[in-house]
Amino acid sequence: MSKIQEIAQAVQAGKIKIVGGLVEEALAEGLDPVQILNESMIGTMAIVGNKFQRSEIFVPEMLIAAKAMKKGVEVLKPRLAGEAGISLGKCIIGTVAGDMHDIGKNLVAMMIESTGFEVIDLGVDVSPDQFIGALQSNPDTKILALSALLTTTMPAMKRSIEAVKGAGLMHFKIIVGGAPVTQEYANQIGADGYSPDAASAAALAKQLIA
Ligand code: B1M
Repeated sequence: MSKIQEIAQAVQAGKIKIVGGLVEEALAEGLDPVQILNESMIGTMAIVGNKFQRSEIFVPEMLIAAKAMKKGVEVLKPRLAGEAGISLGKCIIGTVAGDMHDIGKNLVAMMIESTGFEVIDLGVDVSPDQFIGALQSNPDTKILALSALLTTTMPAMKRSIEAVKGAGLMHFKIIVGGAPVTQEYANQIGADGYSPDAASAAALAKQLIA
């Protein structure tokens, strides 16, 4: 079995204690960190999600697989992010109200940081008022980044945008993303940009402030 397959199996089985070590071994073997992330982790979470949908596994198994993936990402982080050494300004990021998913949001935060932004991560289940508070405390913010993983929390993304604009806060660009979010939805809710993954979110953030 290849190291990629070993990591994928360990993530899927939620083997939190061994994932970090396997990722270190894969890196020592010279495997590309992006390949490890995409093939043994992101792809595996899609499999986990499909199993959940078919009721082959339940929330606890999904949660433990997510925790195992986080352990692997911790090891990969220094190899993925690098040191930007420049400051493009502040980016406030959060997963919108009602939504507890943070793996994708954390990857987006990591990539945006590595592009050269100072990232203020508000975490998960962030209310419109919390976004407003953070934007008021950081008037020099250049990018507001919103993540949503549930179709049921996409409206919270819309409410967040309406709320910040309603509060007269317009000095930044808004980007959105997450599995159910589309370019069409981003246009509908008045976001300045949408991207399907973490790497393109970072490129988009940089492009929007150029
Ligand atoms: Co949840 N969950 N979950 N879950 N979960 C999904 C999203 C689901 C698709 C599973 C399924 O049914 N197939 C489904 C949503 C269905 C829908 O709405 N259409 C679902 C459900 C139903 C639920 C619960 C309701 C289950 C329940 O309780 N009955 C519940 C909701 C809790 C809540 O939030 N209120 C729930 C709970 C959980 C756990 C807590 C157990 C756990 C999350 C743990 C955590 O995040 N700390 C979990 C997990 C792990 C998943 C799956 C399996 C994996 C998500 C993940 O981390 N993927 C997921 C299935 C799936 O996605 N296929 C599922 C890996 C990650 C790297 O990808 O987050 O998509 P992703 O991020 C990508 C892109 O989307 C994009 O870039 C990232 C990296 O490239 N991106 C952005 C993300 N944010 C972006 C922002 C941007 C740009 C790009 O700009 C700002």
